[in-house]
Amino acid sequence: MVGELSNVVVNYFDVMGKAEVIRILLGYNGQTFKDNRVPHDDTWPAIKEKLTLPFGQMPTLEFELDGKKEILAQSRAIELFLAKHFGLLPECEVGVAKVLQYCLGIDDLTANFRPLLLEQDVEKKGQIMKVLINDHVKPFLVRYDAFLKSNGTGFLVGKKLSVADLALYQFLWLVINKFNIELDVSLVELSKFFERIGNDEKLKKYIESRPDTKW
Ligand SMILES: N[C@@H](CCC(=O)N[C@@H](CS)C(=O)NCC(=O)O)C(=O)O
Repeated sequence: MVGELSNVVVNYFDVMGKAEVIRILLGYNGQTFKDNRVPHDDTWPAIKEKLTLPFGQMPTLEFELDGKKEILAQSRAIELFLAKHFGLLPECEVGVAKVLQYCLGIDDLTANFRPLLLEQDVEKKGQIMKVLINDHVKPFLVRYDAFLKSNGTGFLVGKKLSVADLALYQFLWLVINKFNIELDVSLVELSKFFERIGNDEKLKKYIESRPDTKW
């Protein structure tokens, strides 16, 4: 760990969404932070004016590093910074690229959840869910099961935990707990991964203590 991190603030809505891996990285590493959960209602435009949002969106991470004030946007960039700071990135450059590859793969998949979240009609939601599971979630799970198998260490990259594993764990946690999608028994590596990473004491402590939100 290089530099002292202080006065950390995570700005995001009151959901897990694109901020949760950031919160996990902070919670997992025992970093105190202000979890600024902004209402997503008609007060949001006024709040948006007051916050410093380099890309006009959240999450953002405000912090001081050795006393120097910084603000970062773009969830995966924030995660990379925190992962590097807390030693949750591989040493080699190919390893770092692979970590990003797996995180961006999760983003590609989660983009497909948008129509489901926007749809209000229960029947249409059901139809969207079926397509989402068959065309997107299932192939994704098979692919990530194979990635784990081919790396052969129980982690996505190298021989130790990285932010890619935390991102995959959070994604699996969401689909299982909030979208009621079960992991098929044939997904042996993913199932073992979910069980083992979820039993990490530091992660478990954070997951058990976090606010329960709709997703
Ligand atoms: N690529 C950005 C996307 C951020 C994003 O889409 N943020 C949404 C919430 S998930 C937002 O701030 N929406 C409110 C708005 O645009 O006014 C990231 O990964 O951080």
